[in-house]
Amino acid sequence: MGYWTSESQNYVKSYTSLSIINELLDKLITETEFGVQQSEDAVNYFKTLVGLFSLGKYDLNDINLFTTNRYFQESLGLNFLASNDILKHEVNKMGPSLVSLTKKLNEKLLSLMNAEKIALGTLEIKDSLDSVKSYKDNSYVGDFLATHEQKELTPTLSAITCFVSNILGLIAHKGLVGELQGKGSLFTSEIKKSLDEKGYALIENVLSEDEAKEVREIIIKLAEWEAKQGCGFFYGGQDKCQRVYNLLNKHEKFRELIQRPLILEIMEHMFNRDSLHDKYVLSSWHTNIIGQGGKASILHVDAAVPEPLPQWIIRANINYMLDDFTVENGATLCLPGSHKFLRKPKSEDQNRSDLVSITGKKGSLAIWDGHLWHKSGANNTTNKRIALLGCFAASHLKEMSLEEDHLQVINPNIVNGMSTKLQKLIGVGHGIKKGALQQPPEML
Ligand SMILES: O=C(O)CCC(=O)C(=O)O
Repeated sequence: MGYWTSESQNYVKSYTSLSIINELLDKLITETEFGVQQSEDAVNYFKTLVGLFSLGKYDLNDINLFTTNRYFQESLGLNFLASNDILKHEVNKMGPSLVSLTKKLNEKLLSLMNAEKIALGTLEIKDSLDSVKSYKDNSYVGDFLATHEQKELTPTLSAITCFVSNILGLIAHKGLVGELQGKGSLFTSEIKKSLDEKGYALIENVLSEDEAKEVREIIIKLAEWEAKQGCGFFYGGQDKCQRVYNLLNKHEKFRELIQRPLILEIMEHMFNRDSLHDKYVLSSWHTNIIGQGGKASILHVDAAVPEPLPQWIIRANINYMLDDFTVENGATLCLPGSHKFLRKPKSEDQNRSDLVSITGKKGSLAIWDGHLWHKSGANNTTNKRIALLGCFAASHLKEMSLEEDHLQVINPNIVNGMSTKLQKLIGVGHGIKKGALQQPPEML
């Protein structure tokens, strides 16, 4: 549970879940199940039911909650949103055929898993509501089941509940969303406690030695290549430090590392709030290389807002350590608990003696709240210290500034013809760091 959210909140599936569910439904549903004649409408009603249930809504009148909200409809790819009366009428009409249809979809889900070579045993497809109750290990599904425990369900609604449980089980198994807290996760309650109380935490052995080495080699090649291209982002006095920005552009490995289930789970926890909206977005994903003789940076927070800082989280950071992080080589320093001060460090705070180094073995993952006072340390060794820094931000901040995402919705020809002043207003050029647009050749 995130520290700024209410304790009562234990079932929050988001629109991200819905769109992943929808992708799976699109793989499973073909016209034959629904009958060619009525297929489009029937698929629409079926998806509506699955969507409602997976958000923990069992009363078909709840569809009214979404009539003025486009997210439900869009994430499920619905052609139209039925009114409650129509939905009830259609569910009644389809009645028993919905039950047999749902059973067929369960079977198809099973063959999909076989096709994807998902070991049965880790995840089984259940065919009745009673058997579904044995899903215990997985709170992603368990929470869902708990929401309907008290409800009297008709055979149709039971069948759909069973199917939704299976789909959620598969999503959890594949680690596709952060809302799942799988048993055995490295993000344990002790780590959550440390994060909540101190504002930072360390998880060891997230990458194996070999993997950390492999990623480090890619980073070194990239950094050298950008330097050679003349677009290296050097900083820190005598260019002892280098950042390589926009890692998503630069290697498949980085696209994989940033969306690992563990990372999404941590972010879901940190940005948890009572909302069905996606709770966070990626703000930046880059590497920070501190070379021999690199100086410590200044103590700062990652929250570009005026003080007092809000009670709610703005940013959250992860750092995959690609080297052992030690006091000597410039491990990140922080002031434990300072994420609760709700202010930024002043100049007199810069030389505080109670800063703590976040040290750890290579392959560890450090996590911290953007409100935490922190800085990179000085590297007094002869080797580079490499951090892979993922920064996430509360998604409502993006919605505040870009209710309409101008750079996506305005025709590029119109953008190009705009005055510089107007381009600036819509964000042209914003967030493009040196080297970010580089796309390395297939050398890595
Ligand atoms: O590299 C580090 O140790 C920390 C970097 C940092 O504080 C930042 O980029 O804001």
